[in-house]
Amino acid sequence: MGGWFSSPPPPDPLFGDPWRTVNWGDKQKALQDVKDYEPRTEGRQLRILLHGLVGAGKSSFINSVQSVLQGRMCTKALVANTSHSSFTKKYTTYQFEKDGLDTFYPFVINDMMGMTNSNYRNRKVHVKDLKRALKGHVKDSYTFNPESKLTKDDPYYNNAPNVNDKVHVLVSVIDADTVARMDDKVLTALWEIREEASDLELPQVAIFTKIDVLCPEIKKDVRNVYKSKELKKTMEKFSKEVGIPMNCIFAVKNYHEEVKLNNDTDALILSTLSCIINSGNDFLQMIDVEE
Ligand SMILES: Nc1nc2c(ncn2[C@@H]2O[C@H](COP(=O)(O)OP(=O)(O)OP(=O)(O)O)[C@@H](O)[C@H]2O)c(=O)[nH]1
Ligand SMILES: [Mg+2]
Repeated sequence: MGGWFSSPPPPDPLFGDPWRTVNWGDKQKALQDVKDYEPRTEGRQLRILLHGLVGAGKSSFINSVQSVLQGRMCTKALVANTSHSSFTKKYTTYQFEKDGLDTFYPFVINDMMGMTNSNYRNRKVHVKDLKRALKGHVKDSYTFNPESKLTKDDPYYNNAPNVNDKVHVLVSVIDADTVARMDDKVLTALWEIREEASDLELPQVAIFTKIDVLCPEIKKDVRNVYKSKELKKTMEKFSKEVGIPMNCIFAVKNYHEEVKLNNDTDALILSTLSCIINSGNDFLQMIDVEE
């Protein structure tokens, strides 16, 4: 029987009350907070390094950040149209222009070659290169060689990195849709990377991309992100297996096929970016005191 006497639909078991909040309505305030960010010491530049598997969405995240900050769609970092082979090969520092020409935000994001799933040797080389990058030894435009690590006599090896050359926050970019079937070997490599960064006392954050692929409700409306039990379960699994605490794991939907910006997509990118900047800034202040 329909109409008056029908019972309400059963609740979606994969969907519930929000388990984390995002300030959806106030994108301008979030944008202003990023615009107002200044490192405490003059001349300092906060360096954020993205790493992760091939095709996880690292370069797309850089473009997404650029797009939100510029208020228009940008494609500064080249993005692959498939996720099969590593697309980004060079170590590249991205600066973000602020209010017109020649002024830049005091933070940069570094893009690097993605880690491959299949080859043990390549993964080892990747971890070694990453370690060198964290310490500021990799110069911009270095082309990664999956067969051998950057050596000390290479012209792209920076022998004397300064505070600005060092990485201040490490971001693991994770394709949310692949976590459920992530290879043990990859999880081990991610665990090793986390340990390396922890040895340097470096803050670490993970960002889950492609949440629209993982969860159709998020694809429908990005505001559903932190209501999705599927996403929460996926993050918890990853947190347990890689050792990154839940409160350091965030979700973003990158701009990947859109032609226009969306306020909610922007708000989620900005809230994630703010958390990354805050974590990195704590570390920057700490090493400045030690210098
Ligand atoms: N649906 C969806 N697709 C995405 C998202 N982020 C990235 N993509 C797509 O995923 C593919 C790989 O993205 P990239 O940004 O090139 O990934 P990457 O991590 O830089 O890859 P490498 O440079 O090869 O290491 C591209 O086709 C993107 O359009 C997202 O949030 N949602
Ligand atoms: Mg890339």
